[in-house]
Amino acid sequence: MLAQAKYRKDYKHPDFIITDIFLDFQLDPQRTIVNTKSKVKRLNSESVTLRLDGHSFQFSSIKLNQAPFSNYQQDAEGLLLDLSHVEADEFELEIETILVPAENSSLQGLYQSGEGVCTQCEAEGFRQITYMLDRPDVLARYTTRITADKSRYPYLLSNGNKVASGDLDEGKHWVEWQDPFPKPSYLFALVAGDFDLLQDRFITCSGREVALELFVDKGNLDRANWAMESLKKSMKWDEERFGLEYDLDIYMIVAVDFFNMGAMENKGLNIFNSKFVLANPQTATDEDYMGVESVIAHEYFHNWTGNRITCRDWFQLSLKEGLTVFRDQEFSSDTGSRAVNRIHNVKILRTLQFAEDASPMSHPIRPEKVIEMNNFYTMTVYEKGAEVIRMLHTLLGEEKFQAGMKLYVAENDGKAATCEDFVSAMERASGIDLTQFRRWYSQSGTPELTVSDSYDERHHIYHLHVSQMTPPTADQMEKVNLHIPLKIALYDEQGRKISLVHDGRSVHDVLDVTQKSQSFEFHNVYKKPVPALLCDFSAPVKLDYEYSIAQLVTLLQFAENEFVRWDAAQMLFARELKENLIRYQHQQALEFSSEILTALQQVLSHYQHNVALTTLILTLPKETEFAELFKTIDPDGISVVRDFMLRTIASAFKELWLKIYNQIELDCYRVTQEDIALRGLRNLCLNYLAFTEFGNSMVNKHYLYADNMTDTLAALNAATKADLTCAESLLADFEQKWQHDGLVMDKWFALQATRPDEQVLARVIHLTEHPSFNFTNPNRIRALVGSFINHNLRYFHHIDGSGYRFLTDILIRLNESNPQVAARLIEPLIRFARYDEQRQTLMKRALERLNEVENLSKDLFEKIEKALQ
Ligand code: B3K
Ligand code: ZN
Repeated sequence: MLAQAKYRKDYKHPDFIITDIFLDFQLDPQRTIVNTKSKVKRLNSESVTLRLDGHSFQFSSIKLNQAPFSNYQQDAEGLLLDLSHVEADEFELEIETILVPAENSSLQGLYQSGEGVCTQCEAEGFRQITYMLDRPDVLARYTTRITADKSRYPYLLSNGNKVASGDLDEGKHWVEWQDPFPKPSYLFALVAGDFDLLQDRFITCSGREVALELFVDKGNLDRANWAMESLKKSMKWDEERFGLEYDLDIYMIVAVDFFNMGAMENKGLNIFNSKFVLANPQTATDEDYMGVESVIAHEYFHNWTGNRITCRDWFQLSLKEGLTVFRDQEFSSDTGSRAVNRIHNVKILRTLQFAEDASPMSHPIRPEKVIEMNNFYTMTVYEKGAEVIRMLHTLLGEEKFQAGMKLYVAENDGKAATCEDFVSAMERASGIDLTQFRRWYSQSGTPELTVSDSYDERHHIYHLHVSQMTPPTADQMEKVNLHIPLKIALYDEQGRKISLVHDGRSVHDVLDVTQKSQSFEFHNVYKKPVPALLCDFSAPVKLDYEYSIAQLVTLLQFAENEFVRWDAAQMLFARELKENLIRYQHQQALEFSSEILTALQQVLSHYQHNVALTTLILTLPKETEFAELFKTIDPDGISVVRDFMLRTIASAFKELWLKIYNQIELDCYRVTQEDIALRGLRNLCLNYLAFTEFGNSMVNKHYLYADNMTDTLAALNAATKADLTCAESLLADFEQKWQHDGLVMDKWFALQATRPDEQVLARVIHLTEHPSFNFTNPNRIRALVGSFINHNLRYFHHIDGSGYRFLTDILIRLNESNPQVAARLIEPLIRFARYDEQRQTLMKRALERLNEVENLSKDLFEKIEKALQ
């Protein structure tokens, strides 16, 4: 197998570039002919060989300046042209390739999705269409002509503006598109199909009119409005907050059912997983609505941070992804609740990204070594990458940050840039030294901050002693000190904020932690304070401070900052879980601290002060969130203890749950912050009540009266998690109603896969034969298989190894058909080091079995190799 690693340090400027490219597609799912004419320019006059990337198609011919050319070598990865006899530094290459989109199950390059045909070229999919300098620092102007059967493919789309079209014999037609903005090949897109079209328009801040077109499968028009509204909202927000205006006359979004990830920001023609476009009250939950809005925003924001300014090489991926995630998070926070969004993102980071950093796949946000680029669209590059941008924002403040953005855009527009270009612009625009801060780009792992304090009662001085340490990671043994912004607040026992003062001068609430250990001194502190540390999660680190229960309760009840209150609850839950896990492991009776219960009850009874926050505080962390508290994970213990905590909270506040459930009334379904919060709390009540004697009748009724998917799903979730007698009939009813709709059925598959009972794996295996299930659709696989392996901690990690064997069988099956999806699914298996010896042995055995598979994909190979190293 060819599994050559690439290193960041080996970057070289291209010897040749392609400035203009004319693509002609004779489209047919069984046989598509692609004729490509490229204007090639030699930049390095010494260079006499040109290597083009390309594979997975039939190569039909190559011409140089219109004459047949045979001076090349072909291998599995591309073509090496010998140009020693070519004098000119500019010439035309004409290449013809033949593709079979209908048989392309990898969902990269050109492939068939349902009845249509579409592309996915990031990161290296364009090379599955034709031979190309398939690297992001080669920017070309694209003209694309598509010819296809008119009745089957009435819409033929590509990037840029439609410049010509016409009809042909035999029921065919053609359309030609021109994209005026030079772009790398990964942003190329083509779509052909028959769709329903939702049209709208947007007037930009400078008064230009942009046509907005949203293409969905026939019959889905009633699910397209929310996405369109989200698009307009995003366009407006980007003008207002970042001063960035859209540049083409048309913006198109196409929803497809077969897609490996969420969506793709192709210039002027975004292609989306239908999961992130389609939404109406009957089919989508509140969470789905928010997901659609933020992915639409994310892809739109890429037009500047990603497309106008792209990446020089793939090691710089976080340049566009971290920044664009930061931008979409800010969009959601500005247009919705900042605290709710922050909590949501921090949960993701602490669970998924921290776990990745502790895994064999650990890498800095700017990786140093890559075998398969698709393996690096990770939590680290995206989410930690966004945290790094957020820290910059915290250190610089909005004004200087925006000045930095302006400079970055001015200097790099139309170019392929690096992370260093970005940091350097921020540094120069702000005048703030970012030398040490830059280490966040090259150091992997989760830093740990240990904080202790001391109080000098006589002099009214309070000290915080902070030390930092980043444990070694799989990819990097030696670690250095980072520049960590530590946001704090001090509270008195009544929950009043104490101003931060040093030598009579007020001190900023963000402390600059830069050394191995440091102390910070605060004056005029008249009573020993309760410190709130790492407010708003000001840095992606783990915090260790020995809070007492009383201190946490103070923060939970009084802190002004909503994030601090939520975080205090998290710490209280973590403490309960840990203590009970020890009891469980020593076969002692479990108990729940009455002090904590009382504090939680206080919060719940005052829910009207802040409905959304109350819901978040009272939501018990998931098993997988709890798992991250431990170096070695005990799946059974965590599951049993969490279940105990759930039931305790359910019965302890039973009357209150019931009262609130009945108090909250929502007359009709609206997607507003207020209503989402109220529905969320009411459904949380139901979730707890499901574990009481009212469970069966209430859940049944809730399901029956639900007029929207959020409530329907809440009932199903409550029924299955509490294993109520109504569970089977409700699931059957839902299945009967929605079996024609894969997207909706995904919710049902996920519920089935996360049921907490011994039969769950047998059921999951059985469901792979379900008529709504389809092994070639990544959404279905993620819903059924992904939910089981990632969200059913106890049964995936069953000590008999059945979960691991099941996953291995699936991976063997997906290795050749869709290696990208396979490589995502293998993650829980490569993290064996986090489990006991018996499980480790079983997991390693599974990996070894995979390792023997013939034609192991680069995607899986890279991860297995790292794991077994
Ligand atoms: N840039 C794409 C992700 C491409 C993933 C390739 N395996 C979507 C996004 O981040 O917006
Ligand atoms: Zn992105």
